[in-house]
Amino acid sequence: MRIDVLTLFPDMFQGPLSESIIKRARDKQIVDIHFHNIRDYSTDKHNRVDDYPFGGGAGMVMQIEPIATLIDKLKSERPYDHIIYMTPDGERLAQRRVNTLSLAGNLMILCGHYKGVDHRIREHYITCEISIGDYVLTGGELAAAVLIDSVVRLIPGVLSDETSALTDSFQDNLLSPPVYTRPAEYNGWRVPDILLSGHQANIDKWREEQAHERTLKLRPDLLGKSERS
Ligand code: 6GU
Repeated sequence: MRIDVLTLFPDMFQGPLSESIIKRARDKQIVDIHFHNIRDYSTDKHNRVDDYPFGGGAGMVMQIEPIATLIDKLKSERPYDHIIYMTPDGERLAQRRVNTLSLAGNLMILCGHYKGVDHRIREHYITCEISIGDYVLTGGELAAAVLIDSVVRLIPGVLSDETSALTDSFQDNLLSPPVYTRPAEYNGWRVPDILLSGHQANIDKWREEQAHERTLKLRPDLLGKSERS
């Protein structure tokens, strides 16, 4: 998979996508992530990328020219399966969308700032608008990093058997059961006996029950979703 990220702040990605599993995926070239600084495509002599909104009001709007120039250039180089705009008024990200995006060959992700981008970008280029939750961030960069992390870990070869996505919370709209490791007792706090019993069928049954109980208690909204998926 190739991912092109369009941003005013490419440095914001250096930390989160350069460690652990995502770092390994990039080193193994399972995913190729490119960052493009929108400011480099400014046509203005002062390198401006934003301007006051028509009709007045607070805040600045990201101008159409630099973004359109950059998107046109990238689209002339390869076909994109999705051109995503990160915005708090987008579709709230959930595992279903992550699963679909993980099947793509080429993704483009545009990060918004200030009051957002000129709406014509959204009308004429964007195929998918994504939010990571009902709260406001200073820009789309952290949200894009979240999206990229969630998508890349599903590409075949990224996770090992031990970290397999098949047992993830949300993969079947259920929360994961509790997990424990050695020591079996700490401070008098004991690991549930069943997990030490060696009886795999009972352990599987217990885990399934725990998953259902925890989902019912903590995220009842998830139950019943599987039939709709
Ligand atoms: Cl994608 N962008 C911004 N600025 N804030 C957000 C968001 C995105 N998702 C949740 N909050």
